[in-house]
Amino acid sequence: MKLDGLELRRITLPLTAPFRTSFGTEHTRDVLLLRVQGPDGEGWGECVAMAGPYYSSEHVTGAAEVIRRFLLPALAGDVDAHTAEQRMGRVRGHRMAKSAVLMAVLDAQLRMAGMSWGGYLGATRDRVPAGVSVGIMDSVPQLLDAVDGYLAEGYLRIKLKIEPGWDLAPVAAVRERFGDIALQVDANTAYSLSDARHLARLDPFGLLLIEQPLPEEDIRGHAELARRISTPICLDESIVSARAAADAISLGAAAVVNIKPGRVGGYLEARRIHDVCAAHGVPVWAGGMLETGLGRAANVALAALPGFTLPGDTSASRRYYARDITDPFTLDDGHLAVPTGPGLGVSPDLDFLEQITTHREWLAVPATA
Ligand code: NPG
Repeated sequence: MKLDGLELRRITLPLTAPFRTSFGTEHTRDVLLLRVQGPDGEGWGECVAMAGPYYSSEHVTGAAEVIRRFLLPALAGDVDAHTAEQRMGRVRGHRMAKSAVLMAVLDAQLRMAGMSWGGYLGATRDRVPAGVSVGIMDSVPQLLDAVDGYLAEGYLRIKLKIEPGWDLAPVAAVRERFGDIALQVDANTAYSLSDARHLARLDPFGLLLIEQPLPEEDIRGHAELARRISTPICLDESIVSARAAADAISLGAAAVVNIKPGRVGGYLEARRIHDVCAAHGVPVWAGGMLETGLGRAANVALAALPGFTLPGDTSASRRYYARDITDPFTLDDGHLAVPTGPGLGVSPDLDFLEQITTHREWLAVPATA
């Protein structure tokens, strides 16, 4: 396929409520969208990088700059998702930026081929069970109200964000109030190995997993922690590639893996991680990074692959946004439907996009890579 150019567009979407994690509080989502355009069609991508480098080292303004200066040449000449991925491999790191480019290229490629995202990746289901991530709150009663509301909406799994000082009490309160629901926690690297005895106090609550308790680079620490607690350890931030997943699994550091395409450089690598984990019998689930309907469509399709045996952070649009930029994803009996149309199967509402656009630029693809 031939591509003429790439449009970078920044939008700001208000969140329905502040979302607090151990790495900060988000009030709005500042999103970088990409649109590749060629003579035969277009494709959309969404960059998951946040406004600041607090979840990982990338941030949205940096990602835009990397795309502009270093990734754009990968789109020269005859290109598809695999050639773009290979050419972008020259650039070290910057996986969120690469993932956004690859998403737009793959969307264009699949729209032209009339193939759906899920069909391309190997989805085997037409709907996926939805979990919800619940941020750190000011008080336990406030948390219980929030969880109550999500369960009433039909969410099939609750994930509580935790940090030192907000862990045992919220977990105990949610277990006591709601009983045997599917419950897990996410620490976003907020602990150290010296907290092992404290984290072992979560064991009696029968959690599905504890996600990323230790720093991103600390694979050995997670393996050691796994010997000291009985709650299964799931890695998120640490899993930056299929190789990292294979290493973490063989070292005993990951009993479960959260797959976020943005974190690993795109949907092709995400599928490789799925395959590595499946080969080891390690369950995976789809993470989320407050995506708009574009990113959500791709994540929901990914979550329909056979190795995704746990509900993901694939929530309905209204969990985060009063108005999404695509037709909203809605919960039906605790599930989201996998889009079936060509490419992502959803398209942004261009009028609404104009209203929330803060910056827009057109980049012509150079003649040679
Ligand atoms: O459902 O989209 C969602 C968000 C789920 O908690 C969630 N994401 O650490 O996994 C995470 C967290 C996150 C949010 C990470 C924003 C990075 C940015």
